[in-house]
Amino acid sequence: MVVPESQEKMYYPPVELQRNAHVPDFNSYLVMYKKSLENPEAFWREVADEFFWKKPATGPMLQHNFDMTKGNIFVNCMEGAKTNMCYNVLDRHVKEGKLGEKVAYYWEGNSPDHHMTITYRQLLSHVCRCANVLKQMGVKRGDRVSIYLPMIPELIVTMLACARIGAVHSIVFAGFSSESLCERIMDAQSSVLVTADGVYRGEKLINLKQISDETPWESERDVWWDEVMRDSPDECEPEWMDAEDPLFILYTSGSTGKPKGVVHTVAGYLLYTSLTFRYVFDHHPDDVYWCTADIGWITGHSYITYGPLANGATSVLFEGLPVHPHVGRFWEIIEKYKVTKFYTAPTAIRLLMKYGQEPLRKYDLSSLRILGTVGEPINPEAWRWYHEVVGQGRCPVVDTFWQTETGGHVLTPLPAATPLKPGSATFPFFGVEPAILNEHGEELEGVTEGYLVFRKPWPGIMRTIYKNQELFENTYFRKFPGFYVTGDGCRRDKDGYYWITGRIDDMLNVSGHLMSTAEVEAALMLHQSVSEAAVVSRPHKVKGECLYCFVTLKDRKNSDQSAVFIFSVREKIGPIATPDFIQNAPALPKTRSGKIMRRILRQIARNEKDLGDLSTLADPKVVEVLFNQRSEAA
Ligand code: 6R9
Repeated sequence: MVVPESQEKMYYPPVELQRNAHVPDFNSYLVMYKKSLENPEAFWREVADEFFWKKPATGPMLQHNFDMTKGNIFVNCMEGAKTNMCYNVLDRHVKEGKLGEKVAYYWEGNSPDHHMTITYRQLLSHVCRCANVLKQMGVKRGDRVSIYLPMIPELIVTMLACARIGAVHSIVFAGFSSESLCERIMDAQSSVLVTADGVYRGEKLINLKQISDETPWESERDVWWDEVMRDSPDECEPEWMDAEDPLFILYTSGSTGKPKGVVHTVAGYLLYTSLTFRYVFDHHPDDVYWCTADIGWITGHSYITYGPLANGATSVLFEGLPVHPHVGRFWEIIEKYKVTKFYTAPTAIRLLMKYGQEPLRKYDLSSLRILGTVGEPINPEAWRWYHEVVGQGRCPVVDTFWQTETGGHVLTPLPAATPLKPGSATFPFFGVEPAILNEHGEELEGVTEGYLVFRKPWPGIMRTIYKNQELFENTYFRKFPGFYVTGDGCRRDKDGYYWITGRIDDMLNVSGHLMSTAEVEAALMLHQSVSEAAVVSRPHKVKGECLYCFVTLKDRKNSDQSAVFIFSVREKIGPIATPDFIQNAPALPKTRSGKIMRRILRQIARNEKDLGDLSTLADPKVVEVLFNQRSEAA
C-alpha cells in the first residue's frame, strides 16, 4: 500500500482542546459509539430532546428495511412527531435561547469592501417576510421551489422560508448552465424560481437572470425581491410538518449522467446535521466557524445552513473565490473574523499550496483551532501542508467522508478524541456501522480492501430519489442486499482506520493487482513540481489495464519530466504501478464543486471522442486542449 505502516506518523489531539471538548478522548468516543449502536433508541431520543416538537413521536426513533428481497427499502425516523425545521434553527434560539442578538452570519462579499452582519433575530424576520411572500404567490406545503442564487444572505433566507411553510427547496448551484437548471426545475416540477439578476465571481459577471430566462423581464410573472419583501409582514406561523415530510431535494450526478434528486426529510436531517456539526467541529458558543463550500452543494446545506444554525453558531458566509482579489483572501478572512473552525476542500488546499507560505505569513491565523476537509480523498502531502502551514501544527484536521446521500458526516475523526493519520477519514460517526465487502458481497474482516457499505441507517440518510423509488433501490441497495452501498472503495488498516480509496469505478486492475487511482495520484503528488494529478485506466493487451496519468505542473514552463514521474511512482508504490502514459495537462476537467471528472479523462486516455454532455464542467474548454495534446503522450 501507499505508505508502509511503520512510516506512518500519528497526530494526537492537543491537550488544550481536550480539556473542554464534547468528546474529550478516544475512550469516550468508543463508549458513546457503542451506546449509539447498542441502543440507538436511547441515543437518538436524547439528541431529539433538545429540539422543539409540536407533537411527540409515537413510533421509534429509527425503523428501516435495507433488504430488497424483503420488501421496499425505507427509513423512518420518529413516526408521528410534528415539528418545523425553521422553528428549531431560528425561533427556538431567539425565543427560548436568548440568542436574538447573536451573529448568525458574517457575510463577506466577492469584493472585500462588501460585508454585513446578520443576527439571529434579523434572520428570523427576513425569513418570515420571505415565507409570507411565497405564500402570497400561492406556494403551499409540499410544493417545490427552485433556488438559483449565489452565496448571498437571500439564499439562506429563501431556503429557511421554504422550510417554514413546508415547501420543498431545490437549490441549483449558481454555476450551472441554463440547460442544467432547466432539467432540475422540470424534474422537481417547481412552481417558483428564486434567482438574482447577476453576481460577480472574481472579475467575471454572471447574469443569472439571463441564464434563467432568455426572454427579458416579464411583468406578468416576475417580481423584484426588494419590492415584495418590503411590503411583507414579518410574522409567519410555522407549518407543523410530519417528521418524515421532505425538507429538500438536491440533485447529484448519476453514473449515467442524468442527475438524481436526492430527498432529505425534516426530523432525521435536523438531528443528524446538528449532532455531527457539534461533535465533528467540537462546537462551542464563542466559535466563529467558516465552511467555504457553496450552498448549492450538500456541504453547504448541512454545514453552512442547517447544522450550524441548529447549534446557534456564528458562521462566515463567503461569496467570493480563494484567489480574488489576491491569493491570500482566505487567510485575510480568517484574520478579519477570527475564525476558529475552518472547513474546506482538498482541491482548494492544493490550489493554495501552489503559492507557497508567503501569502499566509501576512496574516494572523492564531484564532484557528480545528481544520476540516471534505469532497475527495486528501493526499498526505496536502494534509501535512494544511496541518503544518495553515494550522501551524496546532489544529487537528478532520477529514470528513460523506455524500449528498448520507446527509452528514459518516466516517470522520472527532478532533479531541481521534489520533489522526494523514489521508484517513478514520472511524465511523455515532450510529454509523460500516462494513467492507468483496465483489461477492462477503464481509471482509481485519486488514482489507473492498466496497464500503453501511449496515444500518442513521437519521440523516436520504429517503428516496425524487419520484423514482425504483432508481433509489437499484442504485444503492441492489448490489448487496441488506446494505447501503456508497459506491466508494475503502481500505481498513491494522489499527482499524478507514481509508477511502476513491469511487469504485476509479479502481483498476493492472496485471491482476487491484489498485486505486487515488494511491497513484498521491504518489505523483509527492513530486515537488506537481500541482495536481489524475490517473485513469486504459485497456492494455498484456496487463489488462494500465495507468494513464494526467499531471499538472506548478510551473507550466517546466520541461517534460515524464521519466522522473514514472520513476517516483515505481519507487513509492512498486513496479506494478509503473505508469504507461504521462500527459502534461495545463488543467484538469472538474465539476463545479471541484471534483475531477475521471470519466472524461478516461475517455481522453482511450481516445473516445464522443463525450456527451459537458455542461456540468466548470471549464469545458479544457477537454479540447487535452485531446489536442494527446498525441504527444499516447
Ligand atoms: C460531501 C460530498 C460524495 C463523494 C463520495 C466520495 C467523495 C467526499 C470525501 C470523499 C474521500 C473524503 N468524498 N468526502 N472521498 N475522503 N473525506 O462531497 O458529497 O458531492 O455527494 O460527493 O465524494 O467519493 O462518494 P458529494
